[in-house]
Amino acid sequence: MTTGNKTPPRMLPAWKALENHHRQVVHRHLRDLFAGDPARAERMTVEAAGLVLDFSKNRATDETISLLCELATQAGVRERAEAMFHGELVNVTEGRPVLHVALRAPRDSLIHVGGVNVVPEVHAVLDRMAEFSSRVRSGQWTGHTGLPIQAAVNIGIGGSDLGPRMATHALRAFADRDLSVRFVSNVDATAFVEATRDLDPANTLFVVCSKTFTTLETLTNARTAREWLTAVLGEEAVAKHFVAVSTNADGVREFGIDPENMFGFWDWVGGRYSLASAVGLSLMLAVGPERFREMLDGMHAMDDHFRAAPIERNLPALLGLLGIWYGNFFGAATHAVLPYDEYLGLFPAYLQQLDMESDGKRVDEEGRPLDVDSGPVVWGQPGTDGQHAFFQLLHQGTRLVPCDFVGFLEPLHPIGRHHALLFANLVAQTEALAFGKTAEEVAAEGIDTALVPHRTFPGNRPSNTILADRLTPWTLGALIALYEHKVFVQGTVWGIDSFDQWGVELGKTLAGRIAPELEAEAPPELRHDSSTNALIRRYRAAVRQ
Ligand code: G6Q
Repeated sequence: MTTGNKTPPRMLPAWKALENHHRQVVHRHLRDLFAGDPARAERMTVEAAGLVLDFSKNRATDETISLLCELATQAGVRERAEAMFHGELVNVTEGRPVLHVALRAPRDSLIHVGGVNVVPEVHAVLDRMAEFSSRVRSGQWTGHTGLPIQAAVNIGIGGSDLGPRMATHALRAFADRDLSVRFVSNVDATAFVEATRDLDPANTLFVVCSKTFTTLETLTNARTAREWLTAVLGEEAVAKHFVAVSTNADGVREFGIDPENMFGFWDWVGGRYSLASAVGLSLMLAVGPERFREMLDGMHAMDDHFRAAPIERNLPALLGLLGIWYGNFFGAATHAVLPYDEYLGLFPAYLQQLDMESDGKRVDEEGRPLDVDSGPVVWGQPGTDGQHAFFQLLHQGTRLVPCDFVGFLEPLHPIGRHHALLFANLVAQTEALAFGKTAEEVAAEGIDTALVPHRTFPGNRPSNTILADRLTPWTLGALIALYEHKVFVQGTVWGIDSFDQWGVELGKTLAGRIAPELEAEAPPELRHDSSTNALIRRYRAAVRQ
């Protein structure tokens, strides 16, 4: 049951060639790679879908890039991408196609699943979402007492939260400020209480967003929301204050939401790949249907680029392959994503799920243990804040942390020198990481000899720079799709299923067992290990005091 690379990556000739090549180039410094090669930056810059990728500040020669591209070819990246775009069962452990690309395909595209073209269904849902959001935004859709909606609260978690939450934050400059869009995900009641503290049930709309409509956190929060609302407005108010986004019409009906007020999607949309589906409804409420479509167009432009561009000029492929170069050949365990834009504050957290849930796997598609490392720990925070916090380790720590710097040429708020200073910092960091400052340079400044080692920057620390003109719905869409396909490329080389997430199941099952033990009146018979038993007893003792 495999769609990708059947040969374990280490057995591929290109992998072996890269191991040899790594031994030859590991000590080469970016200072030397740039010296005497004035065309390096130009050669190693690619543009697509409104994004520019400068990958020249990587510890890679032209030969490295060509060996990495050869690896992608030998691993069948092209073929597997085509399989994905054609609706084949790329998600092998769940026996499903993987078609988030269909969610942003133009109206006249043909993408078949089981002989049926899914594009018309996709657009039918998008049209319903557009109609509904326009009615809410214009005040035509009113609450139970006739008041226009002023707050929309998305209740969802994981893939049903992170995408719309991140994008609503990212596109706030394009949002209707009369409508407050909020997000509740955590089962910790604090999340619900804080999100609704200043809201009036009479003008609040809940969007209950759950693919399965069985998720504990979401259903618990949705029940609390219903009680919060009906305590003031009565049961009959639910119809005008709750809509659902789900694939499970029965679950939605059972909860008490009219399936008329449900926006559907399909099992071939993975949670963390679902922003372009009805899961994006709260984003559409915030920015309106037109901006939402612009985001889909940006995603689609990147999809087209990924599918058509040669690997050596293919942005997602290059990012993915360079990640493999550091993770598998230099032993880098983490990857930092550093957006130089306040609006992209949630982008690293979004990518954490996208990347770590997709490629955080220990066996290949066939179930064989991997003998190479898979996905890295992804982390990050907007610059320039991070510079005053963890960048110390990036510059002078003992670990190699490859970084992606994401920035924009034009500001959304042109005030004074702010943007020039922001952009100067982005560029300066990539320069400092790559080239550092030698002990000789430090000594030449007359620094006390004892301090020279402390003030030396070794450099040779790799980064990609990803730029767009402005942060718009289009560029955000292109950026999201860039990372989606990057993750795909890496998963294909490692031969894993990037579209399942069995690793989240065990904890869920155990929590389902432990909750009744915490809540039981009589002391339950505990059969866990001594630590788990003691923690449960401590909780029971505290709540029963
Ligand atoms: C994402 C995962 C996971 C999922 C949540 C919410 O790819 O599958 O994060 O999105 O567990 O699931 P529901 O949408 O079914 O509530």
